Amino acid sequence: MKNKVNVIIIISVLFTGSLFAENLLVNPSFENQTPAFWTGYNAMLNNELLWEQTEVYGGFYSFKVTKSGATNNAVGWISDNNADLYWNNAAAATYSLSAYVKTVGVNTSPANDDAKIGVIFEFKNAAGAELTTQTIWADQSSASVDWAQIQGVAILTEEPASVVVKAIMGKDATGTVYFDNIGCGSDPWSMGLFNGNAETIKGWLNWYGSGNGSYGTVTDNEAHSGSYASELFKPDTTSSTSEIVYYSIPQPVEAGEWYKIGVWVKTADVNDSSAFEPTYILRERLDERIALCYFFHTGDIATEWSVAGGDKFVYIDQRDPATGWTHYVVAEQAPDDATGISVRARFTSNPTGTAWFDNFSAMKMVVATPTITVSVDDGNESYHFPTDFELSHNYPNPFNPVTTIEFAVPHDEWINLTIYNLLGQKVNTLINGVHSQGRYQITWNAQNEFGQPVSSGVYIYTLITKDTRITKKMLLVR
Ligand SMILES: [Ca+2]
Ligand SMILES: [Ca+2]
Repeated sequence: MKNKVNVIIIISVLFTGSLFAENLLVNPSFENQTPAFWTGYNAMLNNELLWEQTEVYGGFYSFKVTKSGATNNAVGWISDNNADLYWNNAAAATYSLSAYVKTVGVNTSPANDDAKIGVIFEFKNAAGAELTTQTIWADQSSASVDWAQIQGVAILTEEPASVVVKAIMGKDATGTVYFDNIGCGSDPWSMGLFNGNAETIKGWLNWYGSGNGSYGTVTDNEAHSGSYASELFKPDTTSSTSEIVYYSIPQPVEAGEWYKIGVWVKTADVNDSSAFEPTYILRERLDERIALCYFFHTGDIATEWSVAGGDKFVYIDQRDPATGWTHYVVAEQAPDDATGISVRARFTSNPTGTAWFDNFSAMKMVVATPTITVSVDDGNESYHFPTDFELSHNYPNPFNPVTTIEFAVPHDEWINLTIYNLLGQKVNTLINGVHSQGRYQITWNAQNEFGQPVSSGVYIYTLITKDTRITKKMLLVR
């Protein structure tokens, strides 16, 4: 049992309510192919609005709007309110407004605003009253204009409570337009526009230094489930030391509860070493390694970005340059001040090659059986889940009258642990139910299922699952 080193934690995790615990993460398998922080604005037809991958100013995606004729309303994309989102705290200041726009076959010489294409920046106060609205218009002097930046300024004398951006075609505008790198930032900095570059998928954020061709994005090149996965890539050079991080938006957790965090990872052509084994939860930043990383957040997870306890890394298997889809799962107790959790696919500074991350999970673990205790025997708050069913020898043995049995469950499954006498008669059933992946400890007090003491002798105990049966003996000496 290779992983049973100094981090044996004996826990009970029975699901209550439903058979499977709820995954807290939004879009954990990247199959919802809509952009983060933006939604459709008055889109009437399927082909009016697309999250585009073929025409981009930068990165892999842009916001596309296409119309063959007049519509009832302006059509386009609208941002979430960015004023206080996460680390933003929009101040009274002068804001630089900008966007890159490319047009293909649009109407020219618009007679009025309804025939125009542009980006509208709306600033409102807490009462919903307009502070200022500024629009930057696309160049419609020709039907088709290649990528060009349009710019404007908004002067705020009052702190805005709402900053919303619309990238639209007026109701009478026609043709196709692409928007990318939409920006709205103040000097000094107090806010930025989330996903103005269209690069992140619903539920996620990303960051990468693209200088040497590195990237983190979502592709359909590989997937553990569905068609899409988060793909992180860095060329085979360490000349750039920038990180690649694809990270989830935080979701609420309950302080003091245990959470199970997991992801499936596949690698190709990555830097490898026989020393690069998969790890437990580490706080050290290892610059050559690829990791599942996560944070517990504190404070208001919608309007703050406060992370408790620093980075938590679970380094993946880099003993070979390519490793097939592998599940990495760990668990940790949320700190007393925890309010949220977020997860990350992460290249630290220097790993190279490609890694795909799919099916992230963050699930609450529910302790539901009082006969099984939760304990941490060495103060270490992390451990690895088992990969096989295991049934330990009881201890002490011989015993009188209490003995302890440990067992391990590699994945969420129904299990039964029953004690028999040497005649094969059932004496007591200790466990019968669905258990989550984990290590467990249960004690037997040498009583049958009616609470009566049993006599000295040899007893058999058997762990049964759908496909497994493990049997061991123990000796009661009264
Ligand atoms: Ca997927
Ligand atoms: Ca882009």
